[in-house]
Amino acid sequence: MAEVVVENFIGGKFLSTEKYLDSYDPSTGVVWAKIPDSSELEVDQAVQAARQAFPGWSRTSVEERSRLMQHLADILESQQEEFAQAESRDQGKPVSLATRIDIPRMIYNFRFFSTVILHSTNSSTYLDKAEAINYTTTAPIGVAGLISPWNLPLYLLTFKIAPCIAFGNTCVCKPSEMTSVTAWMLSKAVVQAGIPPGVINVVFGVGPRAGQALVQHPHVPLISFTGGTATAQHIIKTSAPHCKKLSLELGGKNPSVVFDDADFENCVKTCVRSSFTNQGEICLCTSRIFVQDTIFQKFVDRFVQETRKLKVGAPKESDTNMGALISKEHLHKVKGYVAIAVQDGGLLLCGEGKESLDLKKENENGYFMRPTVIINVPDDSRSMQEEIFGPVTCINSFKSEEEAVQRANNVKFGLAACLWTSDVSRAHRVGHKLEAGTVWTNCWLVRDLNMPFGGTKSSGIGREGAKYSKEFYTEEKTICIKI
Ligand code: TXE
Repeated sequence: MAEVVVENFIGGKFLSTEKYLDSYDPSTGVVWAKIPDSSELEVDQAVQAARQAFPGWSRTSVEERSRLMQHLADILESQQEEFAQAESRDQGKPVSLATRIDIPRMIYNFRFFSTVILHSTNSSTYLDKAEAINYTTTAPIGVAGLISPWNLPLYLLTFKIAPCIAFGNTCVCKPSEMTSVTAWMLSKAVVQAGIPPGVINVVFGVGPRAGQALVQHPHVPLISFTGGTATAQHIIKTSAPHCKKLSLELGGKNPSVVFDDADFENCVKTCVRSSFTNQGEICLCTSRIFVQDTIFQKFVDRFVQETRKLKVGAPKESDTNMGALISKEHLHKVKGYVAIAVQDGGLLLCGEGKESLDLKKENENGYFMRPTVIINVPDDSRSMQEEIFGPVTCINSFKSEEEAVQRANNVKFGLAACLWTSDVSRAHRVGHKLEAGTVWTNCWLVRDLNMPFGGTKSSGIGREGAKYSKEFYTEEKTICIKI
C-alpha cells in the first residue's frame, strides 16, 4: 500500500485522476507513492487555468509578486525537514545532502528571483540626428511549460518556477514521474502562501504523454526543459510547428584538468566530491579527470583512497555519503558503462565489481553501487564519450597543456569543466579554451545566480540566471519617439 497518493494541482485545486503510476523508494525498491498518469486532458485543464490566471498575475505589481514569493519561501523554510526527508525517499539521495543542498537551494531560488524583479531596468538611447528617443519595455509572455528531471527534483523545478512567475508569467509544471512527491508538497505551500489559483499548476505523469501534451499545446508559448539530450531533440522537433521559445538544459561529460602545480589535497577531495555527490547524478558532476603525468600515480592513489572512504547505504543515516541510484534500469545502465570501459581497455581500481556493498536488510533491494574509478580508458570509448550519469569516474594522464585541452574538449557535450592549477596565467588561458558553459578553477559547484548558466554544444540551448531568465521569460519591445 503506497504511503503517498499524489494529486494534480490545477487552478488551485488538488485533483485525482483515473490512472496512477507506481513510484519507488530507490533505497528499498518498494513502491512508496502513487503518481497521477495524466493525459492531454489534464494538461489542457492546467493550461486553461494558467491562461485564466495570466491577465491578473501579469498585471500584479512586482512588489506584490515579490512579497508573495518571499512569503512562500518563509513557508518552505518552516518545512525544510519534511521536504528533505521526502526528497530523499523519492530520489535516493542522502537526507543530509537534501538538507544541505536541495532544499536550501529551492528556497533561495524563490528569494533570489523575488528580489531580481525589484531592480530590473530597461534600456534606452537618444538619436541626436534623428532627434528621437528609443526605449525598451519588457512584458511577460504567457503560460510556460516547465519540465524537470529526477536528479535534483525541487532544486531544478524551482529554478524554473521562480523566474517564470517573478517576471509575471503563469506555468504548468511537469516533474519527472520518478520524483513527483515533493512537487506535490510544494503545491500545498503555494496555496498556503496565497499565490492566486492558476499561477502555478502541476500535472504529473510520464513524459511521452503528459510532457508531450505540454510541448505540443498551442497555448504554451515557451518551454523550459531539463533532462536528456535525446528528449530535448524530440522536444525541438515536436514544438517546431508552434515556433515555441525553448530553454534546454541537458547532459554533460564534464572534465577536470589537473596540473602538477594544483593544491593537491584540496584538488583530490574536491574531485571526489564532484565525481560522486548525489550518486554522480548531477549534470555538473565530473566524469573524466585528466591528470598531468608527473603526478598521475600520486593522484590516482589518493583519489582511490578517498573514494574507498565513502559510505554507501541508507539515505536516512546521517553518515551516509552516497545513497541509491534512481531506478533499477538506471543502475543497470550505469553498470553497463563500467563493463564497456573495462572491455575497451580501462583498468578498474575500485567500486563496482571490485568491492561489495555493505547494506542493511531493508536496503538489499535498493539500487546501490559503490563509487567506481577506472584508469586509462581510451578517449573514444563510449564510457568516455557518453553521459553515464552515475558514480563512475575515468582518470587519464596527459603530458602537455595542449593535449589536455584537446582531450577535455573531445566530446559532444560542453556543460561544465574544472581546472586545477596555481598558475594564474594558465588558469585564464586554459579556462578560455575549455569548451564549457561554466569553468570552475580550483573549486566546483560554486554557483552565482547572477551569472549565465547553461551548456554549449549538445549540453543545451539558452542560459538561465538573473538577466538571462529575464530574457527568456519576458518579451522585449522597442518604442521610438520623435522629440
Ligand atoms: O531524462 P528525460 P531522464 C540526462 C542523464 C539521464 C538522461 C535521462 O543522462 O540519464 O538525461 O534522464 C520528461 N516530451 N539527464 O530519464 O527522459 C520526463 O518525464 C516532454 C541530465 O530523467 O529527458 C522528465 O520530466 N517531456 C539532466 C523530463 O522530461 C518529456 C538531468 C526529463 O526526462 C518527454 C536529468 C517528451 N517526449 C537527466 N520525455 C541535467 N542536465 O541535469 C520525457 N519527458
